[in-house]
Amino acid sequence: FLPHLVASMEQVEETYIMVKPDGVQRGLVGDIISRFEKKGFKLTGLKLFQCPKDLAEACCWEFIDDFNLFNIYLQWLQEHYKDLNSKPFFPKLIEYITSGPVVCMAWEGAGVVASARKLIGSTDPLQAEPGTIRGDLAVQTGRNVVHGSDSPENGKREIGLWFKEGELCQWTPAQAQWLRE
Ligand code: IDP
Ligand code: MG
Repeated sequence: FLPHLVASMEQVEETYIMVKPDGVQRGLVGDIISRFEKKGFKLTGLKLFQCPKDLAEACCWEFIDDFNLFNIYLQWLQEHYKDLNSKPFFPKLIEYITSGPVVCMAWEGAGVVASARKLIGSTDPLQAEPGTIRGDLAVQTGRNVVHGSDSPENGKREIGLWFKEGELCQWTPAQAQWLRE
């Protein structure tokens, strides 16, 4: 009975991981997903998402008349990157993130937020350690192939932004007992 007690006391966290457009274009989706999968975290949400074409075009920052949908998406991205929207590189970041399909994922497990950040590596791929996703697969901050939430609160917040209700699955992996005592 004790292991169950210990397991139930562990704080289960969620993190939002996203393969950015460069990762999708470069055919790195499988490699990136498999790193989290092999580590032993639980996948609870997965989809390919493409920013609607007119929104992507509008992201060249010209004023457009019918910007209702664009505004909603922009607000959404501003909310996603709310700590960065006053930075000088923010317009380029939006252009980058909307430039092609992204793979949206929700992963769950005790300690998943910090562990995923370690698997991803430093923001600047040249500083990222070999063995990390960015350390192995990228060369520039502006093309760093993957996003990972930086806190459990942001994990929940970002999953709520990128997934609709009903898109997430609650399930028990068959190997659960071989991953945690
Ligand atoms: P993180 O993705 O490692 O959490 P953040 O500081 O949250 O890094 O920045 C979010 C994203 O914004 C980065 O992953 C990168 O794509 C982009 N970014 C951050 N700093 C710069 C920069 O100085 N130039 C260009 N893009 C940047
Ligand atoms: Mg961040």
